[in-house]
Amino acid sequence: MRYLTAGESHGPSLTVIIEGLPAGLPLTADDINKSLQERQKGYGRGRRMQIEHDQVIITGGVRHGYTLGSPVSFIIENKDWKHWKNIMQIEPIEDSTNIKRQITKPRPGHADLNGGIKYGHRDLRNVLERSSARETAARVAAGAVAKKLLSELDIFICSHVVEIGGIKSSVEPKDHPLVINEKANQSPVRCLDDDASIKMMSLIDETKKNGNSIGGVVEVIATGVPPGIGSYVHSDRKLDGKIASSVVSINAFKGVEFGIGFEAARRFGSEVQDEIAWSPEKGYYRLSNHLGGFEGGMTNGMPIIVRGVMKPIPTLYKPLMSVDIDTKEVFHASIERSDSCAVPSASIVCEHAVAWEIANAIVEQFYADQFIKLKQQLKEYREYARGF
Ligand code: EPS
Repeated sequence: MRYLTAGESHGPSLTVIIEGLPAGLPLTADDINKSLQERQKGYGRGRRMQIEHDQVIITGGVRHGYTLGSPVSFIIENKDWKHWKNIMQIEPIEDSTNIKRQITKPRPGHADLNGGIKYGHRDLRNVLERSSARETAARVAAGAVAKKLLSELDIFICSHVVEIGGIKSSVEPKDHPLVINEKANQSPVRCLDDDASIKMMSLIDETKKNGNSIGGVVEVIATGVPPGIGSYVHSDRKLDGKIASSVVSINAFKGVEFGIGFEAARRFGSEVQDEIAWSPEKGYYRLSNHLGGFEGGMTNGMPIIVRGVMKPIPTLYKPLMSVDIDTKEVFHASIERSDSCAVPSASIVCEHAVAWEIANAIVEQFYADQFIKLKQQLKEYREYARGF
């Protein structure tokens, strides 16, 4: 499968086209809208999220509640567009010297300067508009379709926030992913540790007051993925590699870990590898899950555990030093409306990015023109793997 997204942050809408979905997958707009609403929440978001009410309009590939096997397409309207119609006008303009809200002072840590140099944009708004994390709404919408496919195959996926600005959650969740997500959604910062949630919120308040921003760490857990998904035979077929790439491509993400992650560098081999066991009900399983469900670029049947590191958002109300690209004078970077902390929302984005990669690997590995046949094949494969 593959998908493309299009659209600027303050343009009319975001567009998503998904290709390669099996025919016969039940799918409604509600399946996607639930995820979009979750992404919009989260303590620390700015005013933009009070303007938007993200929901998809499905424009292709679905009939009577089922996918047709043709590309599935949808749009998400930007409600903020009405305030930006002149600035973001699609038709040619008569006087380009008079455009409002042009940006010539790139923000450190953002795509502004590099994107301007690359595409030759002297109004850096042309970069900002697409590099904005607004695009993650489209990615979540595509991921929600993947999540729907996975849930029909008894594969469940959830996320929660494990750290904001150095404040760590002490809860290691053991529940079913649906329960974990339900509990995470009860916290304004999507953290399962009540005490840590309160501390995180007060740190976000303080950060906002200081015109600053703050990052954190999110965790995604997927259960029910059978062993042997992905492959060891080529670097570009390793599923952990694909997930890592997808996580680090989320706006502001700078790192990724599986299982105990970087901690593995500090332990002996005997304390890292997960010992193998077998039972007639479970088939093969591991006595621990330090490796987060991956060995040799393939799933091993244990829960997949992925953590992503998000840096603080680079748009600051108290901006850092920068250079005006017209005058070359030193200035404070442009001030743009922003979020002081988007880690809770980013946990939803990360969950959907990982869901997409797992769904894609499954669709690649099994016959997937017809969903009913995919389901049957996966059932047989699970039985085969259990008795192997
Ligand atoms: C973003 C800046 C803010 C965020 C935006 C990401 O938008 P605006 O410039 O309109 O104030 O709200 O995130 C979203 C719009 C979204 O849907 O998540 C940025 O600079 O990346």
